[in-house]
Amino acid sequence: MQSDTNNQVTSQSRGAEDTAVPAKCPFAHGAIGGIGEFNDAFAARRQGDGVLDIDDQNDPVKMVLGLKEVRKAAHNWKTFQSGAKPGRIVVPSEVAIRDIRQIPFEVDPPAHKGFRNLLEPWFKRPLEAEYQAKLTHIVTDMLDSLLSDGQDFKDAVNDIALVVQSRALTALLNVSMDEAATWISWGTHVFRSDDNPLDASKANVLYDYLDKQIDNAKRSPGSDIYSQLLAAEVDGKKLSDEEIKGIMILTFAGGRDTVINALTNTLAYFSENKEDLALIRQQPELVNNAVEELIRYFSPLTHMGRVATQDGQVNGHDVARDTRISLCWASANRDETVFENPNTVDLTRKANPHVGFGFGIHNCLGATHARALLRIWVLQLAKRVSLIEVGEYEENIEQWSEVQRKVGFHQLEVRLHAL
Ligand code: EMZ
Repeated sequence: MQSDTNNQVTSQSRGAEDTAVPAKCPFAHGAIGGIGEFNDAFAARRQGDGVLDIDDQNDPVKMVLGLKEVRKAAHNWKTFQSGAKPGRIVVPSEVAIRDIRQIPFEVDPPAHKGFRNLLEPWFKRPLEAEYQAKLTHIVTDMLDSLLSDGQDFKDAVNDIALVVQSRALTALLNVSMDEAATWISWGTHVFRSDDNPLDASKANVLYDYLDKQIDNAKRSPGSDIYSQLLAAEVDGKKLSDEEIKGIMILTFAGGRDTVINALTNTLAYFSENKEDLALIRQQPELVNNAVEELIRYFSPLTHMGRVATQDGQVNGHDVARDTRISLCWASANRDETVFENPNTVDLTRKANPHVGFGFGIHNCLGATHARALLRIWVLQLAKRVSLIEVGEYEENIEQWSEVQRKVGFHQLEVRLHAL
């Protein structure tokens, strides 16, 4: 199903051959800013009435834009539920292409807690030294190969970020690194293809793959996540195959384009701000602050929806029962009433109550993994790279009603120079 408003991707790019800038695109090249600049797309609406109404496949969404209001609505899970029809809290809605509930993010309390408690220890493994050593190996391996390639430009999205994200996922799932090759072949999104933002046939590739992995783990249990989930109980009950699939779909889908955007955008940012890369080189202890600030600035996931279980209000606006709102992390992260100079990247920023990983009981389960990977990514770039040169690129620009937001890139050619 095609939506005519939401998330329809337009692009901006440069390069002699390029004809990808749609004629109706109101931006001249560069109007959104530099390569490493990410616009505060929702500023006018946030400073206005604090919401943005958008259509999405005839199921409208009221986007909540201010940080305080976003947190308040996220906190109020009784009124603004996640456990609606599977796919409905995602914007654009995925109800047309899936009926498997993703767990735990499409489950409300009290059932939510049991799943979260089960998954929490596994998803906190990235805190362990051995896990981080794996990630460091993956990152240094990639950087070594890029730096030894000398003159070649590489696409940061498909040749670098997708590869690093997929290899890193083998650590989270505790499966062989060889599996990454299969996932890389799926491209940057499991539900979207180049010409279709909701691609059911693509989703089936993931579903079939997961059926196979679950069957394999039943036949020969190991130390992988599938075997762990097959052996586990939630509230005294074994998980069904469907539940395991729901957990795994979220693991594959939720941390995919988001992590890819974060890795790619970091390269884009440092290509224009090499003094910030030098700052991390001189003061590596800043890396945690730096990663939080980059996440705040990039906000790799624009927003996540909720469905009203009863009539309610957001920011003084009525929300009718069974209609949708969304919590716009990207806008909240630029809220000028909370962040000083919100559009400036300050890697030394201390108080940083961003919501880049969501907020409340559904905060990102994969955040520990994403943070560990990004810290290593930033540290190793600072350690090894003096300069990031950019070639041709095509920005990934989301369209939300009249608002255009740069979330990442479809393509970003880079050439890394060794220190
Ligand atoms: C869903 C979502 C989760 C959705 C935290 O985000 O990510 C999207 O990319 C997927 O399409 O199904 O997993």
